[in-house]
Amino acid sequence: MGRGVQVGSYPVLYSFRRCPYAMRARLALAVSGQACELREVVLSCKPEALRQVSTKATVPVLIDTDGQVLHESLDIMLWALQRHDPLQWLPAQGEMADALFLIGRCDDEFKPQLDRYKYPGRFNLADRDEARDMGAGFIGELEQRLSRDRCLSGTQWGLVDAAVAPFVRQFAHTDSDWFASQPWPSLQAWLANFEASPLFQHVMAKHPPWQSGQAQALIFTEPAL
Ligand SMILES: N[C@@H](CCC(=O)N[C@@H](CS)C(=O)NCC(=O)O)C(=O)O
Repeated sequence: MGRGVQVGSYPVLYSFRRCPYAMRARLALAVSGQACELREVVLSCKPEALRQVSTKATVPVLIDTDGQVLHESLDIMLWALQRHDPLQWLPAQGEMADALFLIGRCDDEFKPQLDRYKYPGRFNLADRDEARDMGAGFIGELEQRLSRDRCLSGTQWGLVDAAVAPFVRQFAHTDSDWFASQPWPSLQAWLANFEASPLFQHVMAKHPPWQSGQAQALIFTEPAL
């Protein structure tokens, strides 16, 4: 158990509704049926309790009932799905390395371009087109995969889809008209299905910011995609 980590009856999830990393964690937790105390965080005013368990204090952070602290969204997804994976989101053993490789490319290559596209001013960029076009390279690859298989995880929605979709969604919403005009029919349909799904609606429910000592919302499983 981590020093000074308070544990309760349910794992605690520090989350921020619009954060794509937190979204992917909530998707896996919800589909695994894992009840958690959800603590909605305001990033500009992080709770002291979060800083105490995590020096980097990014979201999501999960604290298990035994005091184990997970600071990375992908670790939280794997933790939840390894406990219970009713829809078989986890890749088959021989496919795990490929799945993690694509998720890694999303995080390490695509996400930096997404940030530059969304916030060119923060990066002193004269315009956002170069970042958008670099991000579009990754999206084009996803389109090719999705034109062969219904989902990034194969025939069924799974770990890779849930890990990547929140980031593709942000990219799409940065300039919806431009995105809709691109030749990505399979990816556009895949994203629309995701956004319309009961599971996505469930994990996007609004919760007021958590304050120390306050009762927390519980998140539970929802119908499948
Ligand atoms: N590698 C981390 C990244 C998490 C992350 O960067 N989250 C953002 C919000 S989307 C954050 O907490 N940023 C810290 C801050 O804004 O202070 C993960 O996968 O969980």
